[in-house]
Amino acid sequence: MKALPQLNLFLLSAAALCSCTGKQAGEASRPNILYIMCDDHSYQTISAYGSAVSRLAPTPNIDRLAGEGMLFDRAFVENSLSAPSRACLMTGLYSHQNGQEQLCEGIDTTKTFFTELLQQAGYETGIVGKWHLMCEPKGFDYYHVLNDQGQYYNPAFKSKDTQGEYVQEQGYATSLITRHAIEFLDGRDKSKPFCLMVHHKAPHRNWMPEQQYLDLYEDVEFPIPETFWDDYATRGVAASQQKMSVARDMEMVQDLKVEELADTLTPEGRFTYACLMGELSRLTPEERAAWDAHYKPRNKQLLEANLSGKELAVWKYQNYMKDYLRCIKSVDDSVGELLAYLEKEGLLDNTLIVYTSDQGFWMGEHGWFDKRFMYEESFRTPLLMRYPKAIEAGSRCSALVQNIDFAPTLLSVAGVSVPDEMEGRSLLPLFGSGRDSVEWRTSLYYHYYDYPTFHLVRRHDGVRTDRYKLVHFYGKGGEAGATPNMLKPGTRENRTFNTLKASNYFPASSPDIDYNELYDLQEDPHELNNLYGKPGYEAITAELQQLLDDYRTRLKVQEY
Ligand code: SGN
Ligand code: CA
Repeated sequence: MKALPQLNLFLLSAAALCSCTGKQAGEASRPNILYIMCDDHSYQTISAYGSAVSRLAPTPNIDRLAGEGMLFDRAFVENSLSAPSRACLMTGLYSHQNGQEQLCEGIDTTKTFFTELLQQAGYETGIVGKWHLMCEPKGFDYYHVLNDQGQYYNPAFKSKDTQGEYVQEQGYATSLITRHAIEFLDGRDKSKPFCLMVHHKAPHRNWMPEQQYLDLYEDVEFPIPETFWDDYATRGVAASQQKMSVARDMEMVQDLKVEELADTLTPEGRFTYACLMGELSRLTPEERAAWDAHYKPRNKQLLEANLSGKELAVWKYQNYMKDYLRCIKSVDDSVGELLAYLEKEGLLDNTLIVYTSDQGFWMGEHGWFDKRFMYEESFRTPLLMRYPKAIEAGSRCSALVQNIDFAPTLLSVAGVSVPDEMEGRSLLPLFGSGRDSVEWRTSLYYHYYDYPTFHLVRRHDGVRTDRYKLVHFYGKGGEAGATPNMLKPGTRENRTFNTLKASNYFPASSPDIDYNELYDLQEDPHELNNLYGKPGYEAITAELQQLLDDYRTRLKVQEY
């Protein structure tokens, strides 16, 4: 077992109270955990992080966590994709260690999920919302989870009471998830501490706002990111051959809800159109009427304007931002509701509240939406924590932290020893005012595997230090790059692969690749200037290459 980190007196005594198995004395004082995670919530759209966009669409309830707790401005994921990120969260392991390298298949269910250890230590555990791992929720006394990506409107949930079936409920996903979270809190065994994970579907694609917010931000013009018109000039083919360009790849029908263009769709557009129609068919007639009252006049105006080129790209960006931020507004309400509940029940100050996302997301930077790349906006994720017994209000932490750190952190907050096999580290030593003198990691390892699939981001791994980033892009291009899972009939990866193939998703030619990129994040925070191979960077390149090699060796990384 790893040694407990240095903590303040309260945490030490909490740890001493519980030697980790069975119900212990002093339960009532052991901290509760409320872990809130959104799906694809960018730090750029949380006003506590201060971006110009977020100031136009503030998130007061999420910001309260920063004001009364700690904001981490260098929190990252290991593999910027939903299920892999969730597997890192549950196991404290890197993707190749927990098995979940790609979106659908993989999780190694023999690995310990941290909630199992919390249960053994006498915690009551619950999860509500998006689970997205291809195994039953493991280590939970209560679950109320969505099917796969879930739906925004009138979604179906599975719980211990539904006999393995997903049962449709009436309402909007974010509100229903909040309601079920409160049901768990109301119904829990109050003699035990709890760990509740609230995993929102929002603001995942295709960004369907709640009825009351359909018109929100209608007249707001969001600033266009500096890198929106990026031409990827200094970078390799991965940056230019992706399919996540707002201008080129964001779908007018499914993503931007211009149903009037349905008969102009390409094969891949028709595929996503089917997804939209599935979503829209769930709306009640009243919901559909409100939906149409918002989108139809807007669409009429757009079609009359007959936009093209840059003007159309800007229209897409603005309307993407509006729908995304409307979804965030509901999430912010949810955080407010949960905080109010904890306050009313007298639980607020004895609960560690975490707010984060399963990864970052592009809000038009580099011209993109989605995530996956090791470039900052996707690699970085928001992270806020409130726990007044150990975290000073309004504090900020710039240590390099990663989603493999969640399991160790939540275990150590609960006073449970962290298993040696977990790769992540508890963030507890960073909570206190002495965090700058804590010996902490000075680099992070990243690895993305999910190619060729949605958005066609090439496989890559890399390291990031305080100042530099080295990324290695590799692998066969196009269909030849398919992983064994993608070629194995009956798997979900295979179904996705075949669907994309049938909709002409894969370009006729995609080269096999094996190249590096190097960025100086201090001089070039937007990562526009790839320095790899440039004179003067030999020493730093060699240093980072050694670091990357060391990670690969120590972690036994096998590339395809
Ligand atoms: C869906 C989306 C993709 C998204 C993946 C993964 N397409 O496939 O845009 O990248 O999920 O997202 S959609 O047309 O079905 O919306 S993740 O958050 O689950 O990793
Ligand atoms: Ca996600």
